[in-house]
Amino acid sequence: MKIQLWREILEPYALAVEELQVKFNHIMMAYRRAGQYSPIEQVTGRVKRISSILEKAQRKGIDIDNISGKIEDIAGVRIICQFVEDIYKVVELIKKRKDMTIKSEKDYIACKKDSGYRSYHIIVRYSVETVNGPMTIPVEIQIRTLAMNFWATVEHSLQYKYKENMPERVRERLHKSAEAIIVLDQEMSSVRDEIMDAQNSFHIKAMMISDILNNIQNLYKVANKREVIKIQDEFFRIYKTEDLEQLERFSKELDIIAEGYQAQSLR
Ligand code: 0O2
Repeated sequence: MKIQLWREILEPYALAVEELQVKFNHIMMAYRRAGQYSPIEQVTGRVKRISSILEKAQRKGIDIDNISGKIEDIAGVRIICQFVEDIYKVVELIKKRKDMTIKSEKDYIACKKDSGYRSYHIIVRYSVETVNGPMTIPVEIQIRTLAMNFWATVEHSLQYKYKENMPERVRERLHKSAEAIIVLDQEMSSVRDEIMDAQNSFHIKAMMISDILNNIQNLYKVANKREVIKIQDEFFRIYKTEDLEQLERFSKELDIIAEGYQAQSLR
C-alpha cells in the first residue's frame, strides 16, 4: 500500500465517524427535547492516527496491505454516560438500530482488563456512501461512564509516557485508582434517581423558559406593548420565586394568550 494513498483510504472512516457522531448526538438531543433523561451524556469520535495504525499493525503482525480488513478501530466513536446502567441502555439502543450491524462486543465492565481498564466495546459494520459507491466498514464504539473515561484517559497518557516500562509504583497506583473508580460509579448509581430527577427538572425549566421568552417576543409583534410589558414583569416576578409549578401555570396561560393572537391574525 502506497503511503500517499493513506488520505483516500481514511476518508470513508472519517465520514463514518462524522455521521455516527451526528446520529448519537441527535439521540441525546431528542431525549432532552422530550424532557427526558438521556443515557448519552457526550459523544466524541476520531480516526486513528496513521502512526498508531502502523504501530498496531506491527504489534499484531498485520500485513500493511491488509490493514483496513484487520484493524477494526480505525474509526472510533466514544459515548460517555453518567451511570453504569446507562451504558447497557445505550448498548440496547445500538442493537435495535437498522443502520448498523453488530460484529462483536466486549464487556470490559463485567470483566475488567488486567490493567484495570473498564468500558463496553462494540464493533459495528456501518455503510457510507463514497464517491466510488457504498462501502461498509468496521467502527469501534466505546461506551463508558465519565469516571471510567477519566481513568482511561490518565492511564492512556501514562502508557504513552512509559511505553512497556511503566514503573511498578505507578502501575500499583493505577490499580488502586481503578478500584476507587468502581466504588465511585457504584456510589453514583445509588443516588441515580435523585440526580436524574434534579437534571430532569433543570431541563424542563430551561425548555419552559425558552418557550415563554419565545412567546413574549412574538407577542411584541402583535399585542399591545403595555400588555406585553405587564406579562414580562409577571414572568420576572415568577422566575425569581424559583417555583416550577407557578412557572408552568404561567407558561400555559401565555400559550393560550399567544394562540388567541394567532387565531385573530388568521381571521
Ligand atoms: P488508541 O490509541 O486508543 O487507539 P484485541 O485484538 O482484542 O487483543 P484491541 O484490538 O486493542 O485488542 O482491542 P481492545 O482490547 O478492545 O482495545 C481497543 C481500544 O480500547 C484501545 O485502542 C484503547 O483505546 C482501548 N483500551 C483497551 N485496553 C485499554 C487499557 O488498558 N487502557 C486504556 N487506557 N485503553 C484501553 P488502542 O489501539 O490500544 O489505542
